[in-house]
Amino acid sequence: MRLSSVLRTSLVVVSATLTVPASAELVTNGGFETGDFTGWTVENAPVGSSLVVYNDSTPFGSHYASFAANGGAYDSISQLLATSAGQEYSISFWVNNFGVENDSLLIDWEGVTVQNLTPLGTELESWTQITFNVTALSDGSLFRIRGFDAQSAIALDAISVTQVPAPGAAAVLAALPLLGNGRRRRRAN
Ligand SMILES: [Ca+2]
Repeated sequence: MRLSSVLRTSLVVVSATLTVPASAELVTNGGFETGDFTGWTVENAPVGSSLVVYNDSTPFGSHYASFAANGGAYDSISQLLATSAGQEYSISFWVNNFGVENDSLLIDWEGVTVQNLTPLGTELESWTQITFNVTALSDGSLFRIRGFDAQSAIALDAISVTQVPAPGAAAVLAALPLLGNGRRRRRAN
């Protein structure tokens, strides 16, 4: 009874503290709300390129990126992110695949394809979140998205890369035993 109450109190303290450090967004213009590819390096497919930012309402704003190259070659957008070697990062984005067949979406991290969606699973026709973690091997990581869709288009929005855990959270977790001891000692008095 007493232990559980101590535990509960500690958890409340921890959860309150964990919400404080905001996870800094490393991606510039990940929602394409500038109406263009500002912040991204664009490389067009040598044949059949079709890569645009559409001004259209999504759950995340009023613009999204559309990958629709139809020659079997990839259009690509990339950014060099301010990462630290050895740190883990969470990649998250939302995708809406219009039509299935002859489509491909690759996520490259530091020159390695870490997510290969070829073909892009099911015919989504609705916004679906894809999220996974990667580790930076260098200070500064090249984050690249490549896609084509000969049938229709792959829409992408709300692209995010954040550190895991958020800066500051590791320090809080390390201080956990101290918090617990302090609470117990006070209650004993
Ligand atoms: Ca958007």
